[in-house]
Amino acid sequence: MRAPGGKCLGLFGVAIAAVGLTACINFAPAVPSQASSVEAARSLDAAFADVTGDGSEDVIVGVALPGADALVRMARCGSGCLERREQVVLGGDLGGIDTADFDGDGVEDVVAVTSLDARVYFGGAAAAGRPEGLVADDFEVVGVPELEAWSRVVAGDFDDDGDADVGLSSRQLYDFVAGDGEGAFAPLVNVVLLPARASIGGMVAGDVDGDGDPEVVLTESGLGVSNVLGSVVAFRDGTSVLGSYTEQGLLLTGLAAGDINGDRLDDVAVVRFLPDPINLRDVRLLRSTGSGFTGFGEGGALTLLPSRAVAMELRDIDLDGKVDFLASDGGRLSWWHGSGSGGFGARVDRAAGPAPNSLAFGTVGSPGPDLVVANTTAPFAQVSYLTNASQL
Ligand SMILES: [Ca+2]
Ligand SMILES: [Ca+2]
Ligand SMILES: [Ca+2]
Ligand SMILES: [Ca+2]
Repeated sequence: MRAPGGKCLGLFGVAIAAVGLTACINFAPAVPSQASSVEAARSLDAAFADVTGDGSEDVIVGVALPGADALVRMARCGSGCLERREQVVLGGDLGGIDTADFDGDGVEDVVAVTSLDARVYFGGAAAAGRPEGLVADDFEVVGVPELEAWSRVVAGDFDDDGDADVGLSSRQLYDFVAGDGEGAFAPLVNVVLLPARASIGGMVAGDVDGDGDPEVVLTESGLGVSNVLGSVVAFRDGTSVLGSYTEQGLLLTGLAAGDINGDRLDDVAVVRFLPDPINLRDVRLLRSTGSGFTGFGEGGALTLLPSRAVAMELRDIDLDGKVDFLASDGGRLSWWHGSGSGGFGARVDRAAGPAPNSLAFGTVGSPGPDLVVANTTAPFAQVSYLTNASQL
């Protein structure tokens, strides 16, 4: 419901004439589906991708199984329901997944990091001798870790040659692998090797210098000379430091990137924390200057959100042209409507099943992006689908 002046006053379909209530974001109630027929299976990660080339996005779920982990493709079967279509066994313990078209055939592919290696499973339409989607024997090894297994992966054309590349990180390492656009990969380049007292906490893709190709952005945390400290570092072309931001006295972990203030430079949200007994956890918003990071507001005053995020996203959910913030604190999904200048509205909570994590977004039917979360503690590798119901 829109009041004169275009401000949204309705919430959850109920007209609430509260002054200043401007949240236009909404999702339909979460619809759970099971990615596995095995009760002990747990969902680890999720992504939307058109791996069949039919023009519509399916949901790829990374599933932990007794024995060997797997990728499961699920297709929509109605308003929010998902049904299993295929399962590809990975042979190792899954760290994470991301998607891109690595062989230039116009069909999205899935890169998966396991305890053994990083592999791209190629998507495809049904053809003679090959079913549609992902198949177990149609993959390419992106790289094999040399010192310690990777746990995170991010895909994108980081070196701006038109071909999708891969960033890989572990506790101590960040490695970059350039794709050739035809499904093969260059030897990996070790970009970061941290000392044992430091570790990488998160990795994301974002165009923080606004040149049209994404940077790899990661967090490094550990012991400094006399204190703990955490840094956000952005790598141009996947390999050279573009800019960084360091905070003393706190550790930094997961990240999200998005253009919060509409200047075509992707900004960053980063989780700050201190472990027990202090047990602090919140989110710092960093404004990209194109060559580094500062804050929003008067004089660059830094902006904080009181969210104990374990997963988060900066994305325009209600299509008002302003990036919004969504987060799971591990038990609850919440969102904050963005003002477009670094400020965010009041928190709105929505049930999204047990232990929602790995927020995945796809534009599949409703005008705004739909959301899938992995319900990481639920049996049968449950995922929950939230159809976008924002007042667009
Ligand atoms: Ca492809
Ligand atoms: Ca590239
Ligand atoms: Ca860039
Ligand atoms: Ca918005």
